[in-house]
Amino acid sequence: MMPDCNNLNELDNTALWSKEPPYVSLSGLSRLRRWVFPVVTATVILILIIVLGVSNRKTSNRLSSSEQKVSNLSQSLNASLQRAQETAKDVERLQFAVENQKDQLISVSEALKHASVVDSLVKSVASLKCSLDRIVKNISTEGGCCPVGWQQFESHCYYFSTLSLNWNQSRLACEEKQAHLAMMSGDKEWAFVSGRADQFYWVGLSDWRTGRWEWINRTPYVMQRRRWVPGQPDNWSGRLYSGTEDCAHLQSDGRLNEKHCVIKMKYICQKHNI
Ligand SMILES: [Ca+2]
Repeated sequence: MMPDCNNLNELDNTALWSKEPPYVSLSGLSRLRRWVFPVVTATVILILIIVLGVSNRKTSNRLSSSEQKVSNLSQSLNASLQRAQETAKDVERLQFAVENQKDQLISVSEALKHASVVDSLVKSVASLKCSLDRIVKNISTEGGCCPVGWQQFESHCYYFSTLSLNWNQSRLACEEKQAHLAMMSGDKEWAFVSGRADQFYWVGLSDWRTGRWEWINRTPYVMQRRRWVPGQPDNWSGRLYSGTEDCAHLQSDGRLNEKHCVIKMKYICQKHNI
């Protein structure tokens, strides 16, 4: 059934009235969209700007720190270069000084050669003097000569000290005389030395270095008990001195005894004759 005109109007009015809210709703949504999108976009952009700003600041700080480090390194490098240049200059100065000293060293070397020649001449003169003395005294010259104050036995000269020193000082005193503490071998030499030892004398025999008895030139000593005082060596440890007895001395009876090396007594030096 067809609707009448009034009804149509009513329908139209109703339709129009009823369509109005959707129109209004769509317009609000559109308006909302129109506002929300820029706001969100602006917010995002703002956040991005802030994030980028913070990031940029951090990067800037790191860059600044790196620049400072590079600057420090550069200063350090410059200082090192300066020191290297100063060192190079010092080396140049030293080279120059060495070159200057070179001639003087050559002169000293020549002088030492001359001194050696003079020393050799002194020995030759002493030998000649010894030979002349022996000729004058009608003694054979085959035995060679010993310095004044030394006593000769076969090819060796012996010095019996008047001064008392400890064993090591005695060793050094003999070395100063181009000699060494006495080392005896064979009955004749023992008899010669002990016959002139009127009291205690250090000789070149000890066991302080390795605990084994050896001569002053480190030749191992073959133990001969008959040359020692009975019961010696006993490696005795006394209360007056620290450590044990480690150095041998000759007694006036011609026998060996062991005593603490720090004790002072006379000593016998020995060397080849000239
Ligand atoms: Ca000892």
